[in-house]
Amino acid sequence: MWTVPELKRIHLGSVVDEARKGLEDLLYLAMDRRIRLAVTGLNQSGKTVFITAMIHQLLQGGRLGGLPFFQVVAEGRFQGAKTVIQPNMDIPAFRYDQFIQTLTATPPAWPKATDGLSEIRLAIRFRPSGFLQSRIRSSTTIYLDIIDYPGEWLLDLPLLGQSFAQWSDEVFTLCTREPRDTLAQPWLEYLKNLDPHQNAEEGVLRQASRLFTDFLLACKAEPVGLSYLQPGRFLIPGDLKDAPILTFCPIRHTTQSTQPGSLGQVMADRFESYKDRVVRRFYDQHFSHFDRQIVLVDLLKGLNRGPEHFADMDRSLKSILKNFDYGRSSTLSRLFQPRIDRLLFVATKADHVAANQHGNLERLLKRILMDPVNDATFHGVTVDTMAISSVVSTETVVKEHQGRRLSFVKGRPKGRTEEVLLFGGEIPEKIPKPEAWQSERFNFLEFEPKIPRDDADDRLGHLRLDLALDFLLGDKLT
Ligand SMILES: Nc1nc2c(ncn2[C@@H]2O[C@H](COP(=O)(O)OP(=O)(O)OP(=O)(O)O)[C@@H](O)[C@H]2O)c(=O)[nH]1
Ligand SMILES: [Mg+2]
Repeated sequence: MWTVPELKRIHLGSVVDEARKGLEDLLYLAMDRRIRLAVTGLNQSGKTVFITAMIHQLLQGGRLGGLPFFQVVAEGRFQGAKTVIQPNMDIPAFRYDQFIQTLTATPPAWPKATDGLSEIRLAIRFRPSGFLQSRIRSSTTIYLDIIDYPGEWLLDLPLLGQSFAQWSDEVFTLCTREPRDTLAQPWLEYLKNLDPHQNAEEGVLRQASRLFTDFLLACKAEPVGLSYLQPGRFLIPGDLKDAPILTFCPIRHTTQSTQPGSLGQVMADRFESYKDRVVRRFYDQHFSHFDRQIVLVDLLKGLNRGPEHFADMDRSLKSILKNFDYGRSSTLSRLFQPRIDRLLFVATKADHVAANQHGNLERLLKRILMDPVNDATFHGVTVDTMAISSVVSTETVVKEHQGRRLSFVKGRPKGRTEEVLLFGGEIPEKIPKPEAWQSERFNFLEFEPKIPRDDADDRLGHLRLDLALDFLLGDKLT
C-alpha cells in the first residue's frame, strides 16, 4: 500500500515529468531541432510500408550503401538514429517493431492494413556541415516525429469551407454519373420519401445515414475503389461509430428555410457539429502542428481501375493540394498558421513496373498536379513529386522478344509462390484520353515481398527513398 505522502510524491513526480517533457519539446522546437513529418495517402497507398522502410534505412544509417542521395549520409556526417519514447502519450504508437518483423520474416509478408493515426519518434545524430558549426559542436541530435494518418481525413478539409446545402449539392451532382449513380440508388430512393421540413425522427435519421454510409463504403470497396468520399469518418468511424455526429447525410433542400427540429435542420446541425468537432479538431490538434508532409499515391491502381476511378483520384489529389494553399483560401488561412514548408507527392510501388517506366510514372504524377501547383502561390511551401518504391519486390529483366529489346518485371505476384516474368505494359506520361482507355489496357499486378537470396541485406532494397528523405529532412541536417 502507498502512504499519502508517497502517493503525493508519485503524483507530483508524474506532473513534474510531464512538465519537463513539455519543456524539452518546446526547447527542441525553439532550437529547430524537432521535425513533425506527416505521412498520408489513401487506403493501401503504402503508408505503413513507407514509414517502416524509412525507419529501417535510418536505423541502418546507410551502412549498407543504401542511401547514396541522402546528403548527410553521402557526406559521411550521419552518426546514427534510434527510436525513442514518443512525445504524445494519448496517440497510438506506430508499431515499427511488428511491421519490420513481418517484412523480414521467413517468408516475408506485407504488414496488415492499419486504421487511424499513429506516431513514432526517432532521434537522429549527425555532424553539422558548416566549418564553424562543426568546430563548435562535434554532433547534433534532431528529433523526428513521424505521423501516419489516413488521407481520407485530409479529404474532409474542404468541408470546412462548405455549407450543408453546398456540400449536399456537390454530392448529388457527383451521383448523376456512374459508378456513383447506380451505387447510390437505394439511398436516393429512400430520400425521395423524405421532406426536409418533416419532424426529425432518430429512426429516419439513422436509416438515411446508414444507406448513405453503405453507398460510401460500396464506392470505396474493390473493384470500384473511388477515393473522393466524404465525410471521411463515415468510412473510418473509430470510436465515433453510431454517434449522432455521424448520423446525417446530404438532403435536397428547398428555398424555404427549415424549422428547428425539422429533418433538414437536424441534418444541417449535425453536419456543422461534424465540421467543428471532428474536422476542425483534427486540424487543430494535429495538422496545424505538422512541419513536413508526404502524400503517397498509388497511380498504378488508378490506371488499372479505369477512367472514372482515375478522374476521382485526380479530384482527390487536387482537393488535397488545396489544403496547403494557405495564401488563397481565406477560410483555411484564418484557421491555421502556415507551418508546412515542404510537401512531397510520391507515386508509390514503382517496382511494380520495369525500370524504363519510372520516368513516365513520375511525369504522369507531375502532369496531374501541374495546374494546382503552378496555380497556387504556396507561401513558403516547396512542393516536389517523385516515383519511389519503399521496399522493392521485383527486378527488371531486359530480353529480346521478336527482335525487340523489352523490359520485363520479375517477381512473385500476390497470392503466388513462384516468380514469374511479366511484360507489365507501358505507363502513359499524360492522362490518357477517354478513347484511349480500352478495356484491360492497364493491368499492373501487385507483388509479394522478395524472398532474400543469399544474405539478408538485400531484402529491403528501395528506389529513391534516399531522394525522398533528402527532400523532406536534408535541410534540417546541415
Ligand atoms: N511492391 C511494393 N508493394 C508495396 C510497396 N509499398 C506498399 N506496397 C503494397 O501496398 C500494400 C499496402 O501497403 P501499406 O503500407 O499497408 O498501405 P497503407 O497506406 O498503410 O494502407 P492502410 O493502412 O490500409 O491505409 C502492401 O500490402 C503491399 O502489397 C512497395 O514499396 N513495393
Ligand atoms: Mg497503414
